[in-house]
Amino acid sequence: MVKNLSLLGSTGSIGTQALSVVDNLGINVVSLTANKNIKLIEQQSRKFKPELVCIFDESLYKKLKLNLKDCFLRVVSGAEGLCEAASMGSADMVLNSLVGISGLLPTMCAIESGKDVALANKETLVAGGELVIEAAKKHDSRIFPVDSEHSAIFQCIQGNKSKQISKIILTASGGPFWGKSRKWLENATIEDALNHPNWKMGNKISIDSATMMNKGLELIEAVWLFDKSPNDVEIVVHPQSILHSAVKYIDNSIIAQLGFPDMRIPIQYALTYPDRVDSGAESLSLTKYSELNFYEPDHKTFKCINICRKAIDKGGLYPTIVNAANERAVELFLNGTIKFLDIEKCVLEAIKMQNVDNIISISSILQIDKKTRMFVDNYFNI
Ligand code: MN3
Repeated sequence: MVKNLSLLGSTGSIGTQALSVVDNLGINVVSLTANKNIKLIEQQSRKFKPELVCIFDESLYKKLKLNLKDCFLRVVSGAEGLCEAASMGSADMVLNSLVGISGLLPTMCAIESGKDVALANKETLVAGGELVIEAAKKHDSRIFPVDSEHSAIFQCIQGNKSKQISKIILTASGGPFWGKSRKWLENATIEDALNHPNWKMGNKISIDSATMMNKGLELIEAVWLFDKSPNDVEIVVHPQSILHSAVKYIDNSIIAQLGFPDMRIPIQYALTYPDRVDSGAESLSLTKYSELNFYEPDHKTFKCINICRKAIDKGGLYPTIVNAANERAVELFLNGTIKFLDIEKCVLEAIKMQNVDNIISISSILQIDKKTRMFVDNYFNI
């Protein structure tokens, strides 16, 4: 089990749940980071007594430092501060629960300092999968999935041989709009989209779940985590979110992981692997769920899964473009600038961009990310 943990993004949905897991397991927290929420990170710092606290928003640095002046800890800020938190000498694992491509550099810092990474930040693998996986191999750093589906797959492959896997079966809840028509989606509101039936999550992932982009990003995440081709990953809609994903083997045996939808289980498994301990999650009664349903995705109504499939098939920086266009479009949807279906529309346009450099490096990834965000703003005349 992990002894000393650096927790990136401690005030978000995964971060706060991770702290309840950490508290339950008695793991020592060596660093905490937040984007803007200085009130919550101050409370967390007083309770968990880390050595280092990072506030990403530099304008809040002085205030946080002042508020914590009676505590024995160091306060840092910005992207450099995040990397410092990710590479602390005293940490044996880094849990990255940042949102978006902002998680990429800290993940690389953690890997390059030889830390194991518990990864809840899927955009890191979508935008920079090849780099991240190569660096992890080179620095002997292990990546443990925290995303519930990928944790399920990880649990289903234990004790089996990767080359005997015939399919990864990635389940999707279908999101809040499963069963709706294109016509209905045109006028979907922010409130509708944030209202997920099974999981309470942060805003960005809730919108991704409504567009089904989340499942497309998770397809790419699975390709990198489990070293499989996109064709080996099948997506199945399962509205109850009880079966969290499955793996089919060459003998046609399917091994699945089931449980009550509770993020504490995948978070904890990444921290206690290969052990299992009491999680506090509700015990699942199979007779209570006497019916579990599975459907093919509706690709006519929700186009984002196939956009992601196309991007990972094209390879190179195309997944980075999809991720960037989507991140920017979700921001614009959440601030009321664009409509729900505009998200998918602009991502589709963005992958038509020409002259995409296929040399994959941190700088080419960050460059195309920026260029794509500008493309999206131009597309909507912002
Ligand atoms: Mn997921």
